[in-house]
Amino acid sequence: MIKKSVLLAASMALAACQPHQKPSSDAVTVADAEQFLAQVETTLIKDAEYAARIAWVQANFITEDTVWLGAKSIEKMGALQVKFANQAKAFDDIELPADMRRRLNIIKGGMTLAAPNDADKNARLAQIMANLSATYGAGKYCQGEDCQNLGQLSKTIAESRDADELLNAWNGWRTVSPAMRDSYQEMVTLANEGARELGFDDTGAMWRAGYDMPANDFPVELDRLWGQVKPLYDSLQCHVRTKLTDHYGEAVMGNDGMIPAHLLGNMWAQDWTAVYDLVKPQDAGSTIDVTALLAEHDYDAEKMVKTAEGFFTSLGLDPLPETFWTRSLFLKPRDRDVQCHASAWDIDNEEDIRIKMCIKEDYEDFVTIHHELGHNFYQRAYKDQSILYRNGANDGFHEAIGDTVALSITPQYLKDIGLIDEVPASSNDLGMLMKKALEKIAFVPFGLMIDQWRWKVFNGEISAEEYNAGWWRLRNQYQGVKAPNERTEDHFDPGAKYHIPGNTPYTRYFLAHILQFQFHRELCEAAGFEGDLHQCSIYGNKAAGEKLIKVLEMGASQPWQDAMEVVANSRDMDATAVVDYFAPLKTWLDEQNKGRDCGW
Ligand code: X8Z
Ligand code: ZN
Repeated sequence: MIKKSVLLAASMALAACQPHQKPSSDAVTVADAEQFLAQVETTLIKDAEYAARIAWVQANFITEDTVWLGAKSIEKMGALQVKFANQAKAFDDIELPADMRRRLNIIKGGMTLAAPNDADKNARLAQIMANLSATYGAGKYCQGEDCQNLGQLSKTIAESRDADELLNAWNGWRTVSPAMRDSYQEMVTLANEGARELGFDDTGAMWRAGYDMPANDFPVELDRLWGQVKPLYDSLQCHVRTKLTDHYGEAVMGNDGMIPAHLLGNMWAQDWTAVYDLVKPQDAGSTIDVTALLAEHDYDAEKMVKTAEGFFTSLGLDPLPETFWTRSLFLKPRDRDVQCHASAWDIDNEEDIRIKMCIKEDYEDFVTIHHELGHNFYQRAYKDQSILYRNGANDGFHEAIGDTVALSITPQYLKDIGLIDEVPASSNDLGMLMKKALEKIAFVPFGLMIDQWRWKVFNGEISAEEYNAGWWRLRNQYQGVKAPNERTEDHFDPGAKYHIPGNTPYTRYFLAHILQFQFHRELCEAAGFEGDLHQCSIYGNKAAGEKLIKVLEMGASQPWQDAMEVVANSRDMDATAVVDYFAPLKTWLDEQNKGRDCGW
């Protein structure tokens, strides 16, 4: 995730602290609005850093004291933020230039969590948020004296092929989340109260309002995009289910067409790359094993980050500042609890950008490093915008940039940087496409269902009495993935996924998985590439880089449709690039699936 919206919200809150006469709505002028905005921006720039440094310390050293400090910081900002958003309402009824209106709207609606306008409730909400995130970050599964953290349990899920061992690790991580259930429920009530005070129906409605289109149109847009990808996902799910049944047998798999969630190589069944060997095309030849290449060439965490930086600079971006290298966290410390979920930080909204990651020396984390650096390069590129615009064109853009770059980690690129000597013949590409589909296509319905659940939780369609049942209904429906054993309302499986206790909206990742292919296609075209999309790398290409940089520098200053126009000559998000990219795999999958009873 990126540590921007929280900080922005936080510092906006601090800005409200400054003496500012709330103009009465009938007397306000454009000049008042101008003055208000200027004051907000000045204060933001000044105060954001304090909150960011507290959040950084809390996430890097999870202790009783840092959680306490973190809660205080969230509390203070929350209270002020609400006042601040309310002040902005005073300008609702006057005519303003579009740019000023846009900045005021960001002040009123650009947050993910709105505290109620009540000191006690705000303090309680802040405490809950700090605790939830610490519970996740410090979470461990203990069998007697033997305790395992998420990294260790995830390794078992990725590597073991023993159904019982997999189930133990899967259940083990889910012992961490039941403790979150009551406070999560309380959080929902408090956050909704805050959102309603700001004029939104509930917190989900506030989230949906941030996409430069009528909030009610946004879910329709998501359905449209999902409809473009679903046939490919269905083909992949059917093939993977069949192959896993060959390996694990019907006793483990059942025969309802769904895949038990512990068998897909990832703790949340959101990325299936780790089961490649079980589902790969027999005639695919060998695929490039980047993890092995990294080891062979003595890549450590720092060299992986340096290499990723090298991709961005090859496009024309400036190298990362010296402080990035001295202040980032690359390795999991042995002696303390750290929030290991990868994140990118913009501490001072200028040059102090960092990542925090517990890097494993493998392909998965090599890609994630590109993902995180995408955030950092975006943050630095828009640093000359108004502080209110130092953000992605929409949150999907922010999540898509690094992934777009990572789509260019092709065999040709690996040769360019000296990891392989020869590019394998393209007749081997089927395996490569399968691996990529297990990573990217498997994710798409997962990326969608998380907020389908949360939106229903926030609007009351899923009550606290059926948090877990509602979660699994959606996982069944969208992914064709099922719980491996009985789940009850004593469990709280949503809490075992970082972004639920962290309250990070998740639709951004669904969008990013569409956008990155669309961006990839457009940048490859700018680079003059002709050929199959999966073979295109924009490494070193300044024409592609120029387009990308233009979008990054815009930040959130224009509606995302304008940014889309810069990169794609179109104002729409579109998944046809996904379909094009995987076309040869889709043909192959449909051939394999002939005669199989697909669907669930
Ligand atoms: O949370 C992340 C990034 C940080 S913004 C590592 N991602 C989602 C996840 O891990 O669930 C990237 C892909 C989806
Ligand atoms: Zn991210």
